[in-house]
Amino acid sequence: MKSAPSLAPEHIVETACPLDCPDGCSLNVTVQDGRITAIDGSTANPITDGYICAKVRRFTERVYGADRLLYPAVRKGPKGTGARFERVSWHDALSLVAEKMREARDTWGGESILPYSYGGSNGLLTQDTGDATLFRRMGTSRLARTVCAAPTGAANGALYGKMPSVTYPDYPEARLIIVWGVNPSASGIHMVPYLRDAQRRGAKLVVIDPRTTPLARQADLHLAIKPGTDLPVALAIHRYLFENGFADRAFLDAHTRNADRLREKAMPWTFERAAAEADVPVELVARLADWYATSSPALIRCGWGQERNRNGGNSSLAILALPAVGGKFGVRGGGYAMSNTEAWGIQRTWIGSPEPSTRRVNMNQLGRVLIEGDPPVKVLFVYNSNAAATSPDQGRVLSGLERTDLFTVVFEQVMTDTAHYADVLLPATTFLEGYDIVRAYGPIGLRLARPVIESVGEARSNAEVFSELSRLLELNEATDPSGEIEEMLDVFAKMPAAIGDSLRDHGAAVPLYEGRPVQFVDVMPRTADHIVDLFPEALDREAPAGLYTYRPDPATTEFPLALISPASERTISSTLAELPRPEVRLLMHPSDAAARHLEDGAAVRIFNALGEVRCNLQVGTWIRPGTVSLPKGLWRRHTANGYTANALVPDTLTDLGGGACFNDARVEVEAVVN
Ligand SMILES: Nc1nc2c(c(=O)[nH]1)N[C@H]1C(S)=C(S)[C@@H](COP(=O)(O)OP(=O)(O)OC[C@H]3O[C@@H](n4cnc5c(=O)[nH]c(N)nc54)[C@H](O)[C@@H]3O)O[C@H]1N2
Ligand SMILES: Nc1nc2c(c(=O)[nH]1)N[C@H]1C(S)=C(S)[C@@H](COP(=O)(O)OP(=O)(O)OC[C@H]3O[C@@H](n4cnc5c(=O)[nH]c(N)nc54)[C@H](O)[C@@H]3O)O[C@H]1N2
Ligand code: SF4
Ligand SMILES: [Mo]
Repeated sequence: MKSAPSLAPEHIVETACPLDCPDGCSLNVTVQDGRITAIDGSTANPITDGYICAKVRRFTERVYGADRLLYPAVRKGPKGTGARFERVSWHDALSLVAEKMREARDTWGGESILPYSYGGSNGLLTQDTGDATLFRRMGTSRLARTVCAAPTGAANGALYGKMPSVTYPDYPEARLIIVWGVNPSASGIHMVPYLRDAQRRGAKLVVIDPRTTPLARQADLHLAIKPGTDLPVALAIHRYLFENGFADRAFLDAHTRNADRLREKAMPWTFERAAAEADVPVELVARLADWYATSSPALIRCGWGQERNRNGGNSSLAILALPAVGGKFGVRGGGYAMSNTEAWGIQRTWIGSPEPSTRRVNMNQLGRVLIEGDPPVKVLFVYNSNAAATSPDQGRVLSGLERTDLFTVVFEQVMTDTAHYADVLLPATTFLEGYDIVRAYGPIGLRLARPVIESVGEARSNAEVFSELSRLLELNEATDPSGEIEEMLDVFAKMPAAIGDSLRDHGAAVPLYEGRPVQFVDVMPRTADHIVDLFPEALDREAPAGLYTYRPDPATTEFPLALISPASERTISSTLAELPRPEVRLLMHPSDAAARHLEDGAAVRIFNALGEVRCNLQVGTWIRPGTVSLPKGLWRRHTANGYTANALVPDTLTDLGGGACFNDARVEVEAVVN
């Protein structure tokens, strides 16, 4: 009998989770003999308080899983699902990438190279550092990073200059909380106990969501509005505030301008009209308006569900304007809560080159630019993103990726849907194998993620790869940091000193405003004059129908159902979608199912003019009639025909910010006849 191998004692490494989730958990990772054996929460971050979500507990299945990319490879044979790859050395892979980039630049100009990344799950070190320096120096096309938060960002930026917003610990101070277009039970679980606490202390909870989310079940009021109709609802509340003496004149005079122009736009939106458009009972809209008018502290938690449609920018603007008109600022627990990504006001001064004035490509129209772009895209460099799974108009994206004259680099951790289209595959480290600076954006926090294990296989960090590529392209300068550690030290040194020093010395930044800013007390709008312009001219010019103007539902008799694709607890965007999960089904209300003679479990096709998705049906009452839902972040393997919700999503843009209209997909559903 063989004796068991002797094991080194296990040890725990403290780090942080950089995934695209508001919470920014601190983690304890257990390591034995160089391998991760467990991932759990740590109490270093008091807000995430020692517990984490189930998906990150399973992150080792990504690190060591069958889909993990272990070495560089070049494609042999056709592009697309099932493509064959052959292992090459890092030197050969990067030399080939450098050669193709050089050739494209010299023949078609730098704009024929398109770097494609979003970096939602990347902290301050693994996106917009050496990558940005390299692509700027190369004069490539620029990318408008609009797949998420562009409309809310445009609204928050114009109104308040993205001032820090209310954080979880202050939620229990509120008497009324409106959870608007956000489902924290999946998308940011650490918020939930604070909402419960608020309810226990007597706060009313309102949820505005087409689905009966777990929080909606526990809410005092649930407005199950039709997707894309938040603007009429918000304007009806504004109208009520203005018309009934609830507009805070003193606040409006002291801190805002153009309230009258907003009022004018709100006037047509009676409760009746708004309720009809949103397809909800009129008395519920009236009750919501009355509660908002008469409660203080009143908090609006503004999410992202309301931004992903043709009215997304104006909806977010009208929602965020409510606390100004209603006079809800200036008290703890009052005001609004939304992304705090920009709370630190950090400028990326470490990017080693100014931005060139090359063409800017909206990432939501990737398929379009790959097919129709002028100059044509000849080299596509995808990193920190899984475009084939996450971008609108999937059919067109895949057609673009199939172009035989397109050279595609995919720098990835695992064999994603996009990776199957690569000419060169480069294996990336995960956050457990490298450094990053994690930004929480629900709470306000910055925390260092550090390597817990050695790189798996031949995986390399973004810092290493972009600095090596820069050297091969002869674009590096003597003062550039080289590799991961040097880059991190450079970033620390170029941050505001108090933040950089604290991160370097303690692995976390000292909390701003003790992590609990009170709006209009501790923090003021970061607009040029610190005033809230309720009718920003620049946005009025940008919005196709003007500010606060509602654009009607795109449904037709042919495609009457609204398809939404919200975040699920299984993945973060499409990250971790490679892990086993229960069968993916389309959620539909019983009345819609009955009208189509469909039963629970039926095989269906969901289709419109753009494409088709095949899967089985789940009939349930936790979605409003007229709306159907598939999870966000699916991979092609999750449906019967290899397409996801994005095959049905138009690549039209939101009214403000050039955002994606994921929830403007209008579809029909029918049984698949075998
Ligand atoms: N587990 C998990 N967590 C995540 C993510 C994930 O994929 N999985 N993604 C992360 C990222 S990238 C982001 S941006 C955030 C997103 O987090 P959330 O803001 O929660 O975003 P969504 O899940 O897109 O939508 C939230 C809710 O809006 C509803 N909704 C859809 N359309 C409308 C509408 O027109 N109006 C209103 N009022 N509601 C609507 C949906 O039914 C859904 O319940 O979550 C982050 N956290
Ligand atoms: N239908 C539908 N689609 C949506 C949405 C929706 O609501 N509905 N929501 C959208 C939203 S909110 C977002 S934010 C986008 C996100 O879409 P994406 O930006 O595509 O995000 P992910 O799917 O998480 O893919 C990120 C990839 O980067 C890789 N990666 C992570 N870290 C590193 C690293 O350090 N180096 C390298 N080289 N690679 C790394 C991961 O392995 C992962 O495959 O999806 C959007 N797509
Ligand atoms: S995804 Fe969110 S909840 Fe899960 S560990 Fe990361 S920060 Fe925490
Ligand atoms: Mo996102």
